[in-house]
Amino acid sequence: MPANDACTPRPEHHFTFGLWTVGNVGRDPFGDPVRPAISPTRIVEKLAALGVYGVNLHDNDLVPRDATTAERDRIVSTFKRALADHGMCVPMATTNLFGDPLFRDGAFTSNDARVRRYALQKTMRAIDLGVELGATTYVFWGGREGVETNAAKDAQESVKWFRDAINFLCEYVRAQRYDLRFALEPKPNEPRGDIFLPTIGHMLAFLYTLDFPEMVGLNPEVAHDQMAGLDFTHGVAQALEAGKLFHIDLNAQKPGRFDQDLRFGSEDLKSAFFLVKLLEDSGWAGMRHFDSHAYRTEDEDGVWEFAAGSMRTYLILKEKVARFNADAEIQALLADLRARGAAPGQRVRYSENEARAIRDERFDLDALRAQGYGYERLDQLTMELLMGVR
Ligand code: DIG
Ligand code: MN
Ligand code: MN
Repeated sequence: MPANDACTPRPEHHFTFGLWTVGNVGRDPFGDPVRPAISPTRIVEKLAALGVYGVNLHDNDLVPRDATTAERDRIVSTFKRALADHGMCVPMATTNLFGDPLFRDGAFTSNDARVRRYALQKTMRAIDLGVELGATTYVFWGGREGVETNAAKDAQESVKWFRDAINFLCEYVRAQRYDLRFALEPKPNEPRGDIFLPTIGHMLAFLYTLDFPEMVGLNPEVAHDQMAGLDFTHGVAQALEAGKLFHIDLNAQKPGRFDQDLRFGSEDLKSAFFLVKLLEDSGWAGMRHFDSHAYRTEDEDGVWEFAAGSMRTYLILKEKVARFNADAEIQALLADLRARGAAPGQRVRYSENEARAIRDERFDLDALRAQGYGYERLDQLTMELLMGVR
């Protein structure tokens, strides 16, 4: 791997990995773990050496469910030392509300009120841990919030239970005076047959029904939108435009399959390019978090190749974005579209004069019907740039 070229990751690129990503031991529904666990301190050391900015974690990625308070404090202080030794931070934390069999009917939306209350207890403790480690974003992925049969659960009540939980936890964060924002992560299914609030659109609509919507945004994930057959960049653009892109999970996915959490850019390169273009052209300064893992075939060397490849692909695509923005022929085609009205900021606002002007405007409708837009040439040039011949 050439060192110090434009595609060598550095902390200022804001790349992050969850402990559970590079720590994935390769278990799957049909097979046992294939790799030994990598300790959180070794993960911090190895990621720092790769130019990573920070690590994220679920509570139980670091502190086992059955740890005593003394064990918890010892584990946390060892981890903090590793972070300090290697100049790494913890931008995001979250709760594992999906591993314990206790959550098999859901956490915040379990039919059992005792489970819903335990989920709040576990999350308050996990929020305390995240804040102690310096996290300013807290993710909620409702992996078990759903059903296999609609006979089991009232879908309206489930939304209310989920809202109660997020409202309760927003109040907790405010009462504790924590500097923390919540990021909701949608997914359409898996591990539940269907998961509530399955897409960016569902989550955006939901968050505005909360008591403190200003505290809550989104953590969209590439694979989760692609599982739903959606254009991920469109969803991210809508969240960004609404000021609600608080975090993002980057990975790759083949259409029509289970959540593969593949290395970023390793599948649909064109959609990865337009996602990087959106994030870079908009100047979004958030964490570029890779929620993905190495193939089950890999040993530990393969895990670090996965991590390095994730970031290198992002930076190569970032270079391609710069080439796209500097490509004279591409920009000439875009300039023509901007001249017709595609330029940012060309909007219509109601006024009596404007309504009268539009009412009286004369259009050459035949010309409008006949005009071409040049998108075939524009997309061909884009593809040639991605294929490395421009
Ligand atoms: C899965 O995509 C989920 C969990 O890994 C975690 O809760 C969240 C944070 O990235 N993503
Ligand atoms: Mn996923
Ligand atoms: Mn995720």
